[in-house]
Amino acid sequence: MLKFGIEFVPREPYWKIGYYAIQSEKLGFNNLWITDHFNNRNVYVTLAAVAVYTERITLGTGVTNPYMVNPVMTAQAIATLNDLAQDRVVLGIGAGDKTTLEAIGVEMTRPLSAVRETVEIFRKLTNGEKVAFEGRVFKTAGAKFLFKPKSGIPVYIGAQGPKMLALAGKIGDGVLVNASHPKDIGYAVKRVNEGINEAGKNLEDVDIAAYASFSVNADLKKATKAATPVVAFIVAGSPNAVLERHKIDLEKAQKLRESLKANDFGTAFGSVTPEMINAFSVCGTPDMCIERIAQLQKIGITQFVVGSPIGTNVRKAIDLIGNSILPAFTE
Ligand code: F42
Repeated sequence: MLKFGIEFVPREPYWKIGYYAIQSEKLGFNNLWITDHFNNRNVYVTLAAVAVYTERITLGTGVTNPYMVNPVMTAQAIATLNDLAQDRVVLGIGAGDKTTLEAIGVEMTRPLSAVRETVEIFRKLTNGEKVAFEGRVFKTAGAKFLFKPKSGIPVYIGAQGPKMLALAGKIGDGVLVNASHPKDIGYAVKRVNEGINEAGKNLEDVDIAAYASFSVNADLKKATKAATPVVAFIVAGSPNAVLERHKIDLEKAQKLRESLKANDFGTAFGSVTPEMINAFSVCGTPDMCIERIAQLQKIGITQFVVGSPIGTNVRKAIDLIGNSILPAFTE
C-alpha cells in the first residue's frame, strides 16, 4: 500500500508545525519530514517538539546534510530523538542545498563520498560500535557513544543526480526524490533500482518516495496560485537539461531567473506557465491530484510526500488531503 508523508518547513514555529503534525497523524499520514536549512528554524528542535506532540507518525529530517553537521553529531541527534519518539525515527540525509551552503561559504566537496561515509558512520555509531574510520571526507578515531543508542534506524537518502540515485538504492533504506512529474520519477526509479540490483537487495527493501511540491484546492485557480511561487523557484534552480526534458521555453525560464534575482517577484511569478506547474508540482483539485499520484505509484513509488506549499491554507489543505485523497489509496 502506498504510504503518505508530509513535509514541513521550519520557517514556521514549532507549535504551528506541532499542530499540523497532530492533524496529519489523525488523518493517517505515515511519515513527517522536516526540512533543514540554516536560514530556517532548527530541524532537531522542531522534530523534538513534534515527537512530544505525536504518538504514531514516523519522524525524519527531510533532509540534513554532512557539511553543516558532522555525521557523528547527526547520529547523536537522531539517536536522542529516538528516545523521544521510540522506533519512529528515520534519518534523511542528502548532499545539501548548494545555494544555501554557498551563502555561508561551505563547500560541497565530494558529495557522493560525503553521503556514503555519513551513512556508514551513522550506522556504526548507532549500532553501538567504536568507530575508527578513515574516509575521503570524514575521519573518526575510535568514536563511541557513552549511551546505548537504538540500532537499525532506517536511512533515507535525498537524491536527484544519476549517481546519487543509484547510491541511494545501493545503501539506503529509502530514497527521497525531489520530483513531481512521471518523467522525472520514472528516471529516478530506474536509477534507484539499478543501485538496488547492484547491491543484491530486493526492490521492496527500499522505500522510494516522491518528495513533491504539492498544492490542492477544490478550486483549481486557487491551487495554482499557491503553487506558483514554489514552482518559480524550482524552475530558476533547475538545470536547462531538466527544463528541456519538460519542453519548457529556456528563454522564459531565463527571464524568470533574472526577475527573481532582481527581487521582482510580480514579474517572476507572472511568467510561470501551466507547463511549468505541470512539470514541477502536483497541483489541482483532489481528483486531479489522485490521478497524478496514482500514475507515480504505477511507476514504482512506495511513498508520496506532500511537500510545500500543500495548499492555500495549510490546515484546510491537510484536511482535504486526509479526507479526499488518502482514502483513494488506503481503502
Ligand atoms: N537540501 C537541503 O539543504 N535541505 C533540505 O531540507 C533538503 C530536502 C530535500 C528533500 C528531498 C530531496 O531529494 C532533496 C532535498 N535537498 C535538501 C537537496 C539535497 O540536499 C541535494 O542538494 C539534492 O538532492 C541534489 O543533490 P544530488 O542528489 O543531485 O547530488 C548532487 C550533489 C550531484 O551533483 N550528484 C551527481 C550525481 O550524478 O548524482 C554526482 C556528482 C559527483 O559525481 N560528484 C563527485 C563525488 O565524488 O561526489 C565529485 C565531483 C567534484 O568534483 O567534487
